[in-house]
Amino acid sequence: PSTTKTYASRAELHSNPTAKRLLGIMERKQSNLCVSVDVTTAEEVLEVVRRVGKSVCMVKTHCDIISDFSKAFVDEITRLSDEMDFIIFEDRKFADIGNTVTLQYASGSHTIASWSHLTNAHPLPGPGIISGLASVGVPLGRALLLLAEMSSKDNLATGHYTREAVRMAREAGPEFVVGFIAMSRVDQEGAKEGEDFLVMTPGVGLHSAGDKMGQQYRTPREVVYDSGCDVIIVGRGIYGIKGGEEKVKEEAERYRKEGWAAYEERLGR
Ligand code: 5FU
Repeated sequence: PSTTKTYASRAELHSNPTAKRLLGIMERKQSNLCVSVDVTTAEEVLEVVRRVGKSVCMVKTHCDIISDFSKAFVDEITRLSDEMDFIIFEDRKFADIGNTVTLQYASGSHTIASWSHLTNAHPLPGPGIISGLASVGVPLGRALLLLAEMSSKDNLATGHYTREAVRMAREAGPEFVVGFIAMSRVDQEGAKEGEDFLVMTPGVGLHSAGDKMGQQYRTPREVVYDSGCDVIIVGRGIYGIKGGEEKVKEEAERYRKEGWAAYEERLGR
């Protein structure tokens, strides 16, 4: 199973260029940390990214919350991703029919496919959502995650729905769909020889059990060691820490170390 293999060795199992690059970065930077930068101006996003960039394998955005999103912002975050060696993940959560998501991915004011290496989609509309997004993303070397589970309290992505999400990913093949947003190792049941999925997990925090709107937190060790997930996604726990710029940087390092230690423990090192 994927949980007993190193990130480096798993890079070989992927044909998708974004998945390969991500696993390479994880090994190089000893980081399975993704910081979710949910702040609302371009300059604030870039400030957080400059601060945490060295500690992360990936930066997650919500481009539709940035009030002054622009081509200049895209150019700068792209430059930082090259310089500081991280993947850009736009957490768009596409959820419409194939034709519409194709337009939403390639066009509009955000042209997500032009700059985001990785994005995600709800499996709710059925496999057409994958073929639509793939028609835009594959020629650009992009990758997709399916939301098989969510972190929020009483969400509906459970049981049969989760299993169908995994089945849909297997049917689509590894060219574009490289993994899941999930809280656990959802790909364990019915795993095929030679397959490898990346499981990325939000709802990670060391200081709080949740928020007032249903978010639920677990520690990096619970996520990576106990549940066997691959990437920890941390938002407010890092960018929201009080105490100024240095503190954000320190906190990112702290999560990176905890996430990496849990991964090494999982490998039995
Ligand atoms: F798919 C999901 C999910 O199930 N839970 C999430 O929290 C995505 N997220 C995102 O991760 C959410 O939209 C935020 O951007 C981020 C978590 O932020 P937090 O500040 O660490 O709670």
